[in-house]
Amino acid sequence: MLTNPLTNPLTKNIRGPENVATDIARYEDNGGYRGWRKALQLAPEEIVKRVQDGGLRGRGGAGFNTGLKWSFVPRGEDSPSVKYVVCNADEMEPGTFKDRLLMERDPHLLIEGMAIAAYAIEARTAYIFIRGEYALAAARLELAIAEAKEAGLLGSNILGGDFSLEVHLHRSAGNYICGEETALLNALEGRRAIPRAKPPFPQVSGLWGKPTVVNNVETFCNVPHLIEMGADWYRGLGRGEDAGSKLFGVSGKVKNPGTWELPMGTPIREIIEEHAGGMQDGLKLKGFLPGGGSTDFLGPQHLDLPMDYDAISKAGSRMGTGTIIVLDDHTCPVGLVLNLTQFFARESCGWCTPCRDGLPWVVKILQRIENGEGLPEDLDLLREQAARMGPGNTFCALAPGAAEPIQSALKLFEQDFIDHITKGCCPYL
Ligand code: L3W
Repeated sequence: MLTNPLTNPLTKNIRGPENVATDIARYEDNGGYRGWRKALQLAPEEIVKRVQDGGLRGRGGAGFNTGLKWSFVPRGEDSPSVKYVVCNADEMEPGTFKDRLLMERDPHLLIEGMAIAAYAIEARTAYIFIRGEYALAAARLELAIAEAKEAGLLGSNILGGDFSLEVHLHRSAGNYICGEETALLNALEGRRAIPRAKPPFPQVSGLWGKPTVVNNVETFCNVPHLIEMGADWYRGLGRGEDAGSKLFGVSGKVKNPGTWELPMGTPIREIIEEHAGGMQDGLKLKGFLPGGGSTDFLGPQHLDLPMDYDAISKAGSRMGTGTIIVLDDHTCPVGLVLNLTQFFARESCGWCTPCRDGLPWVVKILQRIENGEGLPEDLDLLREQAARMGPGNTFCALAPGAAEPIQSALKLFEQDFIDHITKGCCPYL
């Protein structure tokens, strides 16, 4: 892993596979909490402006401008006195393993980013909603919260000033839908984790109806160095249109699967061939999902695209979480899509019909195609069902996201689906 603090601010404390920067002394020795100390000297509005000018976009999958999101939180005498900051640490997107690295190996970075966000929107309570299985990350975050409080960097009258902030860790009871921001808020309130209608967006009416900023782990982790080094410096970290650096990952049959901090705009080919070591011997890249399981497949013709939100959107997919799932020419695309759809069907909260009933139906169709029992008309049925799960037909992005690999696989790998049906078996077995 490259770890130059000037080009790799997210991973500068975690050099090498064994290194863990959990103790506050080491974190501060490496420049930790400088962003927080600087933020406390600035007006809250100035922080929001810097984050917006820096061009930081949400790293959870949607890429919404972070400073713009914070600017929607009401301010002034007439605004609610209670506001919240919530960290979405419910990392469960298939193929995505970037936030765990940050939380396990450098937990103070997340706490520092959340503290700056809380000060910026004038919130005095913050929650980290963490995936239940992330026990090690939870333990390290608990310790880091206690250390920061002990050092006067959290708690009452931080560093002797007027600002106070309590950070609480909440372990999820489990379910992918809890990562959808409004379902997450319901879960935090102790309700059933189903998405809420938007608008109102959480920035106006979120946790217990109060203004709430929800951001992903990696998004918060970008904030301390953006504030310390400034918006221009932050923008300059990117190689293309988008600002900053990003944790990109690769899984699948490559030689060296993993996660690396690289500039935004790094070409996909460079990530797969240089950092992930290229395909395993004897295998060719057939396609890839650029940003987790709920994105559209792209093909070898897209390898020279930069990992930038708009560039990937223009090519017909989404950068999502930036963690690439590679499909090789010896792995069955129908089987891969079936596996993903089984996951999304199991994780549906059951609130909307296209998701609750559509996804299990699609699983049945994919299963019979994979078993060699599919019918020629199944392909149109799949297309029809996937379209019904599309945007606008559901409360949240789960079903539309699940439809993306199905629809794109039907376009890019249609012959594989046809071969299953005509040969009466999976040709990859
Ligand atoms: C105010 C508006 N705020 C949007 C805010 C909104 C939210 C953020 C993004 O799904 C994607 C999804 C998954 N006024 C606003 C506004 N906002 N319009 O911006 O909102 P949105 O609706 O674009 O997306 P979302 O519902 O938050 C996130 C995809 O990410 N995904 C899944 C990732 C899963 C993980 C994980 O497991 N950790 O990251 C991967 O691609 O499919 O499309 O805050 O409030 N007009």
